[in-house]
Amino acid sequence: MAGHEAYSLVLVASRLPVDRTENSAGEASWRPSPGGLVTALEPVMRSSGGVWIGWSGDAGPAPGAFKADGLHLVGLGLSADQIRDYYEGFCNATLWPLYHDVIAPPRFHRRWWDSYVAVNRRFAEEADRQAGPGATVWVHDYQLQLVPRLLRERRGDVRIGYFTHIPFPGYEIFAQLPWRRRIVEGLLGADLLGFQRRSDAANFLRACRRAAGLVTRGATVRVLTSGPGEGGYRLRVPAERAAQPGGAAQPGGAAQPEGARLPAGMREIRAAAFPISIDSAELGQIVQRAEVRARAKEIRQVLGQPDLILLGVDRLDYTKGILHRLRAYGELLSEGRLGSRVVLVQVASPTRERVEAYRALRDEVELTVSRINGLYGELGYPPVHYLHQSYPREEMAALYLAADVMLVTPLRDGMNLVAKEYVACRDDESGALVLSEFAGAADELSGAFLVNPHDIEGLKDAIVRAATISPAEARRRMRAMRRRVRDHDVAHWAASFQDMLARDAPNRDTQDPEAGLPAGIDVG
Ligand code: GDG
Repeated sequence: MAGHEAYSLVLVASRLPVDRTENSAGEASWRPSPGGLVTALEPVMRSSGGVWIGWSGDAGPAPGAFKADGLHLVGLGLSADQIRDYYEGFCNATLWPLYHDVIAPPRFHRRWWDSYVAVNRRFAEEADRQAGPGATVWVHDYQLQLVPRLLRERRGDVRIGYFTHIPFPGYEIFAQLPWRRRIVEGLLGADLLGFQRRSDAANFLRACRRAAGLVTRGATVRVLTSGPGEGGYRLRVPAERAAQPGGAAQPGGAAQPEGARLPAGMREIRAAAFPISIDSAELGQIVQRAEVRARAKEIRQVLGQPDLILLGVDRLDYTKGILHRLRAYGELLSEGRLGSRVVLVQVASPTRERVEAYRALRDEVELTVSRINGLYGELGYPPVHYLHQSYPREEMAALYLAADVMLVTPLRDGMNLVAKEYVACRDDESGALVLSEFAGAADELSGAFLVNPHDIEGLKDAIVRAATISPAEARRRMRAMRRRVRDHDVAHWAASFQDMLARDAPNRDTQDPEAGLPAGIDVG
């Protein structure tokens, strides 16, 4: 072990939770960066005093260890080549589209893969350096799927958890990846693998069987290790069980009843669903503030006191279904089904602007918005207010308060925190949520109007129903959703994951036959 620091909790994520900014005098400072992962994890890190390892977000030199906003941070650097090949290439143009059901065609390049391996190794080395003896290391997301194994090879003493924020695809899609087996083996260095939905965990277990020829039992999978030795644990996924193309794995000697003593040299890994959430209490406090409520009123006024305000809030990403939403809205306007005093506010935050598919999407969205405004607008009344900007949290909360109907229509989404944020803000139990069944949030938010966003007629009908709901029905639906979001907030998510990671520890003491195997978070 080459540990130089001794943190007991090490969080490893692709990005730091802060962005570097420079003022006009060229002085640098760090400010919190928006985004799903940061929103979810910042409260966890703040309360635990751990260290957060991540990339600083630009091609500059590595910032190293520093403190910002009360958080211990270690910033790693990426070279311009790594940004191109690892980040924009393998992460954003291979894995992202592949894991979101190939909505855009994934691109496979060996040079990108090599860069992915090198960057993952760099993150694993840093995690090794920061982790104290017996530390918990919590790795996040698809950019770092090899880190669990690379770290495990260095350290037998640490507990490794991995959580993926995006979907894990069905095997027929995952199988396209030329390096599918390496990814599965990379993840299996962890003790606990967390996914958003049960179906994601099931897809991963299937990939273990099909891509690596492993035997799974319930939610667990076992692998052989040779450790602990000089270089820590070394994984040995039995080569003789490697899947043949199209062939199912043969059952082998690895299977044992759950909870039984693990044979020497064997590790057990568990895959379970831990649906992520938001800090609902904090958001509840923000919307109590007089200035936020006043701003919500002002927003309605600025929009011309329409009868109906629809809202979309997304990163400008092709997974979010913005074009499907616009098409449905445009048709509803043309058919006059929403009345004449309706407005759609679409916040589309800038994201991944150097990736070609995102530039093309932006062009198409902006063309579509212009068409709708050109066709159905009047002087002083554009039916779509399109905002390609990022806003402070208070402004977002005021928008959620002002909106009568929230449109969350992704074609595929790990969870979608926006849906939960809208619910958390509606403290008078009014408002309605139109939610894609392809978002993880659909498993929990039973009071939403669930839609298949590919079905434009169905989407239109759901929007009309949500817009014309009676106050009593709105209350009934919203109350159920608010209860769920309040009781299952981000603290609950983090605690459930960390508890299971700490408790579910047959790998740490293989002599304990009583080692419990608790279930994951109850979904829905
Ligand atoms: C990934 C998964 C999963 C957006 N614009 C602004 C802003 N935001 C905030 C929202 C929300 C977050 O960003 C976006 O979260 P999502 O869940 O919608 O999506 P991803 O960024 O794709 O995140 C996703 C998530 O990870 C967590 O696991 O749910 O499925 O894809 O919190 O409010 N916040 C501010 N200004 C903006 O302009 N302040």
